[in-house]
Amino acid sequence: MTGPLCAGLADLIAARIDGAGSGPTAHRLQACLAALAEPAPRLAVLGGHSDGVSTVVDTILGARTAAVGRVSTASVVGWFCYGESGVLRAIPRDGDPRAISWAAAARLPADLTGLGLTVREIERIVVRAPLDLLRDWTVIDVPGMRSGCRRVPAVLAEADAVLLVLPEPGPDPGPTVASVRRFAATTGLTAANTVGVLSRLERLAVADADPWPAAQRVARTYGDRLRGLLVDPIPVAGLLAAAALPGGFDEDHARMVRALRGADPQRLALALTDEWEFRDWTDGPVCRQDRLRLVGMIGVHGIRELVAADAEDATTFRAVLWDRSGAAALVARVTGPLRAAGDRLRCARLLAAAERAVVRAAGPERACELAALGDELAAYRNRPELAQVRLAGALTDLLSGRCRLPAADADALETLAAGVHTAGCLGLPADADPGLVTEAARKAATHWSTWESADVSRRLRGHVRAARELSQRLALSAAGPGPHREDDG
Ligand SMILES: Nc1nc2c(ncn2[C@@H]2O[C@H](COP(=O)(O)OP(=O)(O)O)[C@@H](O)[C@H]2O)c(=O)[nH]1
Ligand SMILES: [Mg+2]
Repeated sequence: MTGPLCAGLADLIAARIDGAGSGPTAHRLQACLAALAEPAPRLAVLGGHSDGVSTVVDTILGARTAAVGRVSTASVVGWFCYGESGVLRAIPRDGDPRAISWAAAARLPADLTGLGLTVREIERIVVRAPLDLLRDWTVIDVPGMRSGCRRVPAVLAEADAVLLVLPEPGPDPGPTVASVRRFAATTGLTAANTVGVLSRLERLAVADADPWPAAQRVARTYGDRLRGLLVDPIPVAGLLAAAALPGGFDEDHARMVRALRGADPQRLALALTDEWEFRDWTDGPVCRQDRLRLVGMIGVHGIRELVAADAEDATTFRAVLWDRSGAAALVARVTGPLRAAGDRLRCARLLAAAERAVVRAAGPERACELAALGDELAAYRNRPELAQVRLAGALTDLLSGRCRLPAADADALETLAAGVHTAGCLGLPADADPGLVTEAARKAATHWSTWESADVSRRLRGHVRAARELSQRLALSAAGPGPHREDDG
């Protein structure tokens, strides 16, 4: 559903669009209106090639539907939208869209020969499915970026929020952190619109140890070193999460796990030290073909978990897999705080797009109607309820070093920009005493107004002004009857 901030922006543009005539400016503004009217904001999922991006897409959709693994469809951008239609549409780079029938929520076809197009000719595929998450988000599965490739996927400019699947760091996380930072600086990703995901977490474990402590440690390292860019990255065992979904782990797999339990415990432990040992376990209780199927579905880490679990049939095994995958935390973030920010994030992106369209208008197109729209858009951006949106620009400037603040102030500004409820914006727990929250917000407002009157660049003054306005707004909402909601218009 379009939220109040997007609805207000759409009204503003619609009232002036006739003044844009019928040229490129009018087209750009029409595109803004179309995106503002879409049923849901857009969430792009991206990361490195084979880092498990499409598996994370499946995890949040709750359906094994994205193009996973080495299939040619995996190199095309996939858009998943809410709807009943069992049609897969391909939008070619040139020419008219083509469509083939597709069973809603089934796995995408491995190749697109049915469409008479090669993957190189296709700009995107669009599918509709009646999946609950798609009521909240249109999900974009962005093909993995090859390491060393510096080209930013163009589709990122069309996304309102991003799940960034983080690469596995080496023993020294420095170079990986630096590359993620560079990527964020080029693309304008900040903690305001980006959630980090650490998938394939069993790779982080030493030998057959429990990967979770290592995953939590790596997530903390990323969180600390990528301040401003990500807040508390979420670890997920993507393979286990996807196996827990319908069409994944089934009764046949359950039978194999039960058979493994009958093996000599020491021999079983040895066979489960790594994938190759398991594949080569010729005298085990499960035939080679079944071993390959089982390890392909849940990996040796998943097999270890299930052999030791208190479960017997496919349903209870799937519940164990979902539980151990950590996916619930990811889904909760996407459907909770990130969704609450959806209206604000979409409004921010399309406000910027509309402003660019007006600035680029030239000659006779630059009628007074458009100049008035430019002024109205600037005023809209300055509304106090969009102060948090303006702070995303502050994060970008701090990340790139264009603006500098003492570390404590930079931290406070990031917390303000990325917070999802009144207390959280001030670094306090959600259930903090309202009196305490009001006092913290007032103090913050006074602090930022001191910065505002200091001798700082115009750019930084704009940022601290947004911080002051947001703090004042938080003080009002903490003192008032209802909780602050980011999308409360
Ligand atoms: N072991 C393991 N394999 C995974 C995990 N997530 C995905 N994979 C596998 O890695 C391969 C690439 O996954 P995919 O999601 O297509 O990655 P993408 O290229 O980043 O979209 C596939 O064979 C997946 O089954 C995971 O958490 N653990
Ligand atoms: Mg993929």
